[in-house]
Amino acid sequence: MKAHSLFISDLHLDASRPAITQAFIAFIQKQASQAERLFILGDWFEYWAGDDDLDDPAHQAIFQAMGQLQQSSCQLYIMHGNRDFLMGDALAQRCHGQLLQDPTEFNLYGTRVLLSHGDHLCTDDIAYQQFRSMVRQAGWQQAFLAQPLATRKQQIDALRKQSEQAKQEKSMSLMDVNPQAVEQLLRDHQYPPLFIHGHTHRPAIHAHHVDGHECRRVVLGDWYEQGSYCLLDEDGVHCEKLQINA
Ligand code: LP5
Ligand code: MN
Repeated sequence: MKAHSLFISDLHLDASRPAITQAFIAFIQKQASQAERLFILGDWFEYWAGDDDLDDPAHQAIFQAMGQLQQSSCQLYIMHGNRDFLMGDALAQRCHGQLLQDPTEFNLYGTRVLLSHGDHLCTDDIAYQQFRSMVRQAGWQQAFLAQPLATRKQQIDALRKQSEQAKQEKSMSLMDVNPQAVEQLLRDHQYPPLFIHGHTHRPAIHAHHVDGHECRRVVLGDWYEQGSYCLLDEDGVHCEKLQINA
């Protein structure tokens, strides 16, 4: 097998959906252990309340799998999503992974690749972007994390309900990435030929032509009814589905 890297996002791992965690662990053992790198591009967890939740029994099977992954010498990279942006250095250390800024560029197999979670590109969703700017401030996060874990979880629970309700009133196009925001990002990064992101749960490969440059935008799928990953090697990128045994 050729040297390759794997990309996943939007697993939304949660104790309430054990089949997804099982599918993820199977993916780590079977596919990721053969790869040079695994990139988790956000929303790995349904939510992350803070690194003081590391010892929750529900997370231990995941961390154990990441320990096995390290033995296989696959390098793990983790990016924040809109649900797990509170993942910190302690979580990264426990998983033997490296936290990435959003966006980040990598040079892989001769191709310049731009990576992002993608939520900051949904610029038409003004209510979300306002919320995002608030919770991504260091001061807001310090104050939030200063509260007891149980209080934070209650607040997250309330927010999830509020978000689900707000989404009912938003159109599909409003919740997609804004094409001009995508083009501007590609311009700002000197037109990378490949851009991979998640968040929208609308897996596809789009072609963008920006200022005479061609860029392919790979949107990763979520892990609800099935698993989903993309593989990049010297021949290019291709995406696969994984069966989930409920
Ligand atoms: O993830 P998804 O697809 O369901 O929805 C997102 C946007 N929603 C969110 C919220 C998360 O889903 C909830 C869990 C986050 C846990 C974070 C932990 C730390 C923060 C805790 C703060 C108390 O990201 C959704 C987008 C959608 O993507 C598509 O892009 O539309 O955005 C919203 O629905 C947000 C609303 O529009 C605005 C909500 C404002 C709430 C302000 C009050 C905050 C305090 C509430 C606490 C009681
Ligand atoms: Mn997301």
